[in-house]
This record gives sequence, structure tokens and C-alpha cells, in this order.
Amino acid sequence: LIQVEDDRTGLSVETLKRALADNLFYLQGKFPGIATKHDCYMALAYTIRDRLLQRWLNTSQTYLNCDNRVVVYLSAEYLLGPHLGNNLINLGLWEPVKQAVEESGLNLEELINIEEEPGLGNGGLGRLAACFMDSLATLEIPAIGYGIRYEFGIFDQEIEDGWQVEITDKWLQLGNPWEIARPEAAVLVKLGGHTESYTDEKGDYRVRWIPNNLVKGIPYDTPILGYKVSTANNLRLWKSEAAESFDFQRFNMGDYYGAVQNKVTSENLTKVLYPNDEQLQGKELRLAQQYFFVSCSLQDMIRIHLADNPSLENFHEHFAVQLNDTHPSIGVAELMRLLVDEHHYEWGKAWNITQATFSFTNHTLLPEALEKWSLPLFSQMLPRHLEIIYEINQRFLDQVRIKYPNDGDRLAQLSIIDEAGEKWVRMAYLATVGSHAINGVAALHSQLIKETILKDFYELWPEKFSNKTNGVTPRRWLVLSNPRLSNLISSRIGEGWIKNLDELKQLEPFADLAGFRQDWRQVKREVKQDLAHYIKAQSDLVVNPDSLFDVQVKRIHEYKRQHLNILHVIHLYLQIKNNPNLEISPRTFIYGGKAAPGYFIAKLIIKLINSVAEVVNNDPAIGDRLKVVFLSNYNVKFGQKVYPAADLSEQISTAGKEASGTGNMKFSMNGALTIGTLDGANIEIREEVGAENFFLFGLTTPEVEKTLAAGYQPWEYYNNYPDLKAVVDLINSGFFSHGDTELFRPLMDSLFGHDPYLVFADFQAYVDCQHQVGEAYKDQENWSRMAILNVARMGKFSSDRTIREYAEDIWAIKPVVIELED
Ligand code: 26V
Repeated sequence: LIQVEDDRTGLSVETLKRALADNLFYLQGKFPGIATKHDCYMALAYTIRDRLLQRWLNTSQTYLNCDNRVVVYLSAEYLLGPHLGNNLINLGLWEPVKQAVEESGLNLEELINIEEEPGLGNGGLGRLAACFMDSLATLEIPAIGYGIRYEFGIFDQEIEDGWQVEITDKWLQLGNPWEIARPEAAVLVKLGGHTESYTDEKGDYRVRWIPNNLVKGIPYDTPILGYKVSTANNLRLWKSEAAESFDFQRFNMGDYYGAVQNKVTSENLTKVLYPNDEQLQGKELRLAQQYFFVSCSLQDMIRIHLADNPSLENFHEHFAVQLNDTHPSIGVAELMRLLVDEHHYEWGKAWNITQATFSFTNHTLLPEALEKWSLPLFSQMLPRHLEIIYEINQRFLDQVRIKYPNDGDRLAQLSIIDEAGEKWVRMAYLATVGSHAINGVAALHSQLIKETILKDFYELWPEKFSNKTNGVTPRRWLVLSNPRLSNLISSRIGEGWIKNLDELKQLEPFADLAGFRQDWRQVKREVKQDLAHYIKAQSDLVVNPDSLFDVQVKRIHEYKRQHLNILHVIHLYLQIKNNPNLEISPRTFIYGGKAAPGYFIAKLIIKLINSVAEVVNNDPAIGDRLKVVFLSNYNVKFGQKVYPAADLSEQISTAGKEASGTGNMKFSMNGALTIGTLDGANIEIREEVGAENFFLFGLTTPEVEKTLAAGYQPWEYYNNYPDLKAVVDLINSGFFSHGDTELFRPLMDSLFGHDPYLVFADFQAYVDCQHQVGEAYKDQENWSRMAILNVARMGKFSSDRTIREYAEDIWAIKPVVIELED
């Protein structure tokens, strides 16, 4: 072997050290003496990427050479989190790399911490896509993830005077060592303009689309390595650029500024991720983003397919495409357009291919979150797609008419076009009609889909509907984020659980061993100490690692009810004030989460939490019985610190509103107990860990519906529950706002006036349940027992299990083993 190859693939500590120094010099252009920590991080990242490349290339070669099926995950979001640590875990190189880094005078944890995470998602949906990519590779399933390479991901959050401030996320500023641009594989995407019909050489009627804008998509590829396998699947993210040819035309006509304008508009397409929880209607850039990445991806798939197939007839046998919510659902119309207009397939044939290709996952039932695009906007940007959607709709409704003659209401309810008032294209309906399988993300949610938003579709095609309960990857969310607990687990039951999470079951008998419980508490204590240091560094607050760490981290939304949580904090504060010698389990309340920039009430909830924190943390009468902290900029990196340190996981959404939740799984997997409602995957977590190891409270979904239907009266709860009244009165008195009685009025008005999330209705049950939590925490032996049993029974919530179910029930796909020869 020649030296160069050895430096790029070798795994010995000596080789790794040499590679590190080499990359620092030749890629960063620095001597150790002048290198910044970031330079060192880059050098290490390239060292690891070199060791991934063989696997990555072998994987794509293998997929090209054998005619296996490939899963295509189409997602507008991937919330990946930092790559370096994860790749070290999955490569099994943590130890030698740590040694090489240390012998080079550096610190591995510090370098890992430098990585700026790709925040290319909002929250649950984007993080799920990232966990799925990890599991697909680990299960050796051929897969491509397609998405958007946003230049600015989810904004960074700072807290000023208790308020959220948004800062642009410049994650690419210092370079991204994990991606490789592939400009040679660029594709063109049309936008706007009009359509024309014509008759082709064979005399067939056809339509062509004359766009008024052309955008180029450049793919950027990132390897996604499986855990201790040689599979490294590709994540291909598209960046938009101006299509030169288009500029040139304008330039020739003398419209130089028009050409530059066109370039700017084209490049803007993939600039920024839209925060969700924001009204999207009318945001035409968002629709353009969706169409752009879907068209790029489908064209790329067609190119790959035609490279070794004579036609697109068997396209659906090659690719199983999963639509991650409705964001890529324009793909249904786009594939039809490509097949019918560009490849001249007959409509019926094209439709069969399309339906056999797509399947659709719904991730929310909130009516305001269901995507719909106004007809005028749609026809202006995608005139041909609108025609195709009309045709799809007409043929679909003809089918409905046969099954339900003379049922005009049903037709209007099922129509892809909402024509009740202003006209809209209902994207969930397009995705449903264009797919052969539709699923929800937890048992309750999948049931509710069938009863509510897609009820009429379920009556038509019950066989298309199924549930796929979400999961999370134990590699990032346990092995990487919580090495202490992982090592303790492995010391007793081996390492098999990392790939087969059901093996955690073997921990059950250890729950009864006092020595093991002692070790367990020791680990938890150390991890909490780490978080306490982080809290001190970030907010200068000293918290007691022996207090109960009560954590709620997730996007801020009224349905997730962070305000219910803070009402409980105020209640405890009042209890202590009224009874100064009260003996309660000391608690540290930890919050984190971003509010959508335009979501005023969510921002006010953040302000309330911070205002309560200021009072409680500085009241000498409280001592260290209560501490409240809002940690800014909750993201994947911070999640990795906080889940391991939690004692109590807050999963308190109004029943029926949280489709699944995945944070709930990360907490339990790390040994936190849950206080939660019967919502989303909480229900299944409770089933698995046992009702006796779960703190349940609150109205059920049918009770929520009944309460709302009966005309919910918040005032009655206020008048009938003195604890609630005392808390509300204290806020309204201006106690947490330096005497300002107006500051929190909009929040209070909404709780009293119009609160579909029933905060007051669940308040007393929540407080009572929290009281049980506090009492239970006093018995540390039993608490440890419950925590161990939670972890032991979390096998179901590995995303490996979820992906196996998709692979079997929806994709009909089998693993392909990648050989690593050298
Ligand atoms: C979007 C919007 C937009 C308009 C205003 C309100 C609103 C609220 C939520 C959303 C996000 C919808 C999609 C989503 O992220 N769903 C999440 O998906 C996770 C993965 O399946 C799941 O665990 C979460 O429960 C679900 O909220």
C-alpha cells in the first residue's frame, strides 16, 4: 500500500494522528501553532470523512449493480444534529480517535462540541427524518434521503429581558466538511408561465409547459452511516442557483438588471427554512421550495432509473417514495407530469405507476397546520400541475360517484379542491389520493386520522390506512448522548441492545438489585452535575443536582401547554410562601424551546416562564427548594445534554393534539419518568413501561371533545378550584411583572376566553399528579426501580422497529449487505 491511501483509511492511532496533522496542514492550511480549535475540528472531521468514503461509494456502487428496491424519503426537513460524534460511534472508532486526538494535544469532547449543527428542521418531523436515516442505514436498507440544503436553518434563539430574540443561523459560514457538491448532477426546474396544447408527430394530443423562470438545482451529498455496518446511504440536499442559459437570454435582450434580478430570485429559493407554527398560506416562496426539491429529486430518480432500465414502466418497482407530511405532496402531480408530458405515458398507466410509488405519512391533526394553497397562487406558479390535479380530481370523483350515487356532500368533502368559499388545493387530499398507503405516527393519532381529517377516504379505502408508531435512534439518543448510562447497561447485559433495543428487557431483574440501583443513581447524579455546570455557564444560576430535574423541552405551542407547567410552578411557590416550613422534594424546573417568530402567545409564555424564574430564584424564603430555568436555543446538541439529566419528563399536551411526540421516548430511554396525558405515543409508552411506572393525569380525547362541545367554561374552574384561582390572581396582580397588570393579559384572556387546549380544566389533576411525583421522589430506591424498568421496557421505541415496520408493510423492501473490501 502506498502511504497516501494508508493515511486516509488507516485506523491505528499512529495513522489517525498523522492524518489529523496532514489534514490540518493541507486542507485547513494551518500549522498546529496557529490553528484555531475550529481548524482542528475541521481536520478531524475530514479525517473521519475519509474513513467513510469507501463505505459510501461502495454502497452506491452496490445499489447500482444489483436491481434491488430503494426507499426514497422525501422530506422538506432533516434535523440531523452534529455528525462527528455520531460517525465515531457508528464507525466504532471512538476510542482510537480519542487517543489520537489526545496524543495530538487536543480534547475530543471539545472538538465535537465545536461542530455547528445542521438545523435543517423545525422539530419533531425533521428529527424523525434524521432518526429514520440512521435506522435505514443501520438496517442496511437501500435508501436515499432527498431534501433542501437551506443556507439558513432554524433560527438561533437568544433570550433578552425574558423575551425570545431570533438570530439568523449561519451554519455554513465556516464550511461544512460533511458534504460533497455534485454540480455535474445538476437539474433544471421550471416555474410559472403557461401551458399550451399541441399535436405530436404521432397525432397525439399533448400539453407543454412554457415556464417564465428556470432554476438550477445543485445536489449536495452527505453520507449517513449505519451503526457498525458498511452501509453509508446518501442524503442528497438541493441548493438552488440561477440557470445560466436563462440569464443569458435576458442579457442578450439588453436586460442586464433583469438578469441579475432573476439570479437573485433563483438563489433565494433555498435560502431559509420556514419556521412552522406560522401561517403559510400566501407564502409563495414556500410552495416554490417544495416544488423545487421534489422536482429535482424525481428527475434525479428518473435519471438513475433510466441508467439501467429501458423505460419507466417499472419505476415503482425500483423506488418506494415516502412523503414526509404534505410538504413534498406536489410530487404526485409532478411524477404524473414527468410521465405523461415528458415521457409520453398514457394517463392510466402513469397513474398506476404514481400510486404504486408513493406513500404518505401524516404528522398532525391541527386544522391550522393542514397545508392548502390558494388556487390563484398555484396556477400562477404551477399552471400545468393545477391542470393535472384537476384531472386527477375529476377521475377520482367519478369513482366516488359510482360508489355513492347522488351524494353531493360527499363529493364536496372528498374533492382535492376546496370550493366552499375561496378556492384551495388541499395537499393532504392530493397525497392521499396519490398514495397506496397512508399512515399516522402513533396508535391514537392513526385512529383519529381515520375518524376525522381523512374519514371519507378511510371509508373508500380502509386497506390503505395503517399506524407506524414513531421511534428514535438509540445510537444518538443513548450511546452518544449518555455514555455513562450506556456503559452501565452494557456492563450488565452486553452491547447487543444498541442494535436490538428489545434486549434492554434483560435489565429488568437488575431493578431489584440494590447495588445496581446505587450505580444507576450514581450515573444519574454525574450526568445531572454536568447539566448543572452547563446551566451555571449559560444562565449563571446554581442548581442543586440532588433536586428533582423536571424538564419540558420542545417547541413552544399552546397545545403542548408549557403554560400549564408554569402554573404548577407558581402553585408550588405559593404553597411554600404560605407554609414556609413545607417539606417538598426540591425541584429544578428546566424549560427549553423555540416559539415561531410570529406566534405572539408562545413568545408571551416564554416571557412568563422567565418572569416567574426571576421571582422564584431570587426569593430567599424559597432557598433551593425551587429553581426555574429557561435554557435558550434548544436544539439537537442541547437535547443530547438534557435528556440524560432529566428525572421527570413533561408530556402534558391536550389529549388528541400531539400526534406522537418523540422527546417523550428520548427521556424514558434515558431513565426519566413521565408525567403525561393520554396523548400521542405517551399512551404506548405507558402500556410498555406499566401504568405503575408512569404518572398519568388529565382528560382523555373523548372527554376533551365532550368538554368543548358542551361549551367549555374556564371561569367555572377558576371559581371552583381555589389553588387555580390563587395562581391566576397572582399573575394578574402584576406580581411577576414588576406591577404591570397588562403584560400577561393576552395570555390570561386566551385562557379565560377561548382556550381549545383546556388548561384550566386539567389544572387540578395536573397539580395532584405532580404532588404524587414529589412524594414518589422521596423514596429514592423505588424511584430508581421505576426508572430502570422504564429503560428496560423501551425496546419498542427504537426507530429501527419503526423502519422495520415501514419496510415490511409499506415498502416491501429487503436489506442489501455492503461488503467492504480494500
Ligand atoms: C405546523 C403548524 C403550522 C401552522 C400552525 C400550527 C402548526 C403546528 C404544528 C405544525 C407541525 C406539523 C408537523 C409536525 O412537525 N408534526 C410532528 O411530527 C412529529 C413526528 O411525527 C410528532 O412526533 C409530533 O407529535 C408532531 O407534532
